[in-house]
Amino acid sequence: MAVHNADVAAVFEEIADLLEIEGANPFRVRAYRFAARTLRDLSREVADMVEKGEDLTSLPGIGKDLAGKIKEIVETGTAAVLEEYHKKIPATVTELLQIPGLGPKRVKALSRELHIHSVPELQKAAQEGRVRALPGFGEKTEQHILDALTVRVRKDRRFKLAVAAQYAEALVAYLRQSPGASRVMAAGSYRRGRETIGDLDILVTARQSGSVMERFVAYPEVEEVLAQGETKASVRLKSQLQVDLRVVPDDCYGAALQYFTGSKDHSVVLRQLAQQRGLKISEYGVFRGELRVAGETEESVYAAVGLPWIPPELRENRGEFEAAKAGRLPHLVEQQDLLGDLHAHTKATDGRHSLKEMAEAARHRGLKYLAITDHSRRLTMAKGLDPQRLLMQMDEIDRLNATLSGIRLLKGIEVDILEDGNLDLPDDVLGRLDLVIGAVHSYFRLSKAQQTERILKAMDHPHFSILAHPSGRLIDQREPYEVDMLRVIRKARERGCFLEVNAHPERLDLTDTYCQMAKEEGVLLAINTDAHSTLDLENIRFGIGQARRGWLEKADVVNSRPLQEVRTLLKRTMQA
Ligand code: DGT
Ligand code: CA
Ligand code: CA
Repeated sequence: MAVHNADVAAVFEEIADLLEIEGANPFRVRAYRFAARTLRDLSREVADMVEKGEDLTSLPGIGKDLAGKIKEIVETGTAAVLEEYHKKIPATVTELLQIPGLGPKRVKALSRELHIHSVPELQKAAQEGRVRALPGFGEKTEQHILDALTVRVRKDRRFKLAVAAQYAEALVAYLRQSPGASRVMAAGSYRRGRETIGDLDILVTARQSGSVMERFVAYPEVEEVLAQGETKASVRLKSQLQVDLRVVPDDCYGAALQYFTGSKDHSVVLRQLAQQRGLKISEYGVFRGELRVAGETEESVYAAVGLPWIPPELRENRGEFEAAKAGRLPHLVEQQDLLGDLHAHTKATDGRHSLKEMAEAARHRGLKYLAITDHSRRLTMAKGLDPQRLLMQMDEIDRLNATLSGIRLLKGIEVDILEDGNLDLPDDVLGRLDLVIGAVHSYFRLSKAQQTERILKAMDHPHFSILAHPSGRLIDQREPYEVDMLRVIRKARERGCFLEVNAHPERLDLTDTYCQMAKEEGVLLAINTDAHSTLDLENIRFGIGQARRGWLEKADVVNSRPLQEVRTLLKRTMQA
């Protein structure tokens, strides 16, 4: 069985969780989490490195001990330490830590006092009002727990795109080896680039389906074969990801790909358009009566109803048909359009790499500029910068810029928006920077009116360039705070400042429909990695995906502009 980076990371996270519940040394806990993050961010398979005998300690945060554990997990699928822990603490206890507001201390109390060891047990106890009685809990906390559990149930079983990508890419590569297979494509919501996917849909074209089917169900990561026929099969992988496979003849490729890419809402409209022309669309082609008139390529399917090809990210029935008919489909932004990144951290705060390492990694990826935007002092956990340390960093950036060629560092800050809408650093300090990113990291539960006023006030600040991760949501973990996004968007337009599309796979914030709204209102967006390490720069692909789902074109994206232009745009945001 192949072990993917996400699997090793999951084992490390679980060990960290259990250590935390045990009240172990926080440094040990942090080392495991750090390593888990390295693995999740790693762009190649660590199993591959193990197999090739490469030195794992070259990876950030991986020492000898953790390197040994990685090797063990790759080879056995688990770690002996974890199995030891499982003898002491039921595995389901760690699920409790996933619930917002429940840290190790509270989980320990729930386990000791109420013998709660799983999410269903917690839900029952909270519903019965038994949780509030525990010291340090109370009625409010109990209600938060219940709210959080409702969110969880609703989103159950969906996989974040970046996690699904690890499984999808490996499986697609495996299926490409099938004898007789000519094309292998991941379709469904995965191809449309949705932020989470329910299951993975894979299309294979082949003259004969038999050998593809055999190879598919023999995939070593398959836990259970749910259904298997001549041309269709469904399996559940050990990761619990479900995969649907369809095999069709080569000349049906376009029609089948269109069909399995969906979305359902999009395809319903497409079929209606076909009907109006006396045509029928199925996964085997476009037909007039018995006669097949199209289907080899997706272009031919859309052309049959008089439309240009529509990019998968737009196929949600959110205006793409009207735009296609009018010849106004957007020319969606692409990764190579980006010339810079306007949000990155260094080890001055909670990042892992130095200014120089970040600059070189950005240059290596073909970027022309990178904004250094470490946290401000309020975020003590992240060692946020006070004015003095920020000024020192600015000097350091000046000195470094003088020696660097091919890449320019911009001087910025990710400043906390305080509860009252003020910024966490004084104006005279902020005014010396190239850009100011404002971010909400606290008081997520204000009323919609208060939250909106708070953010608008921050944006009205004389120096305010970009609103970071504007909705504050974390996919599957934290709902967005309540805010009137249209007013925020209009404020950005009024102030000439920008909104961020944060590319971190857990954020992807702004979301697609708000990107579309911002674009319609004429606001520029910055697609940023929010990188906390050189590896994080790789996440830009997920930000691009989200931006494409939001209909953004190169011209809508501030960091697609050359440095001089960006400087001019940023300067305007810094002197209101
Ligand atoms: P997901 O898996 O929940 O993230 O979303 P999708 O869009 O991947 O949905 P899924 O896996 O149920 O189906 C994949 C595609 O296959 C879907 O986008 C359109 C097509 N499809 C599935 N079921 C039907 C159906 O009953 N009729 C038609 N016309 N198409 C279907
Ligand atoms: Ca699917
Ligand atoms: Ca499916």
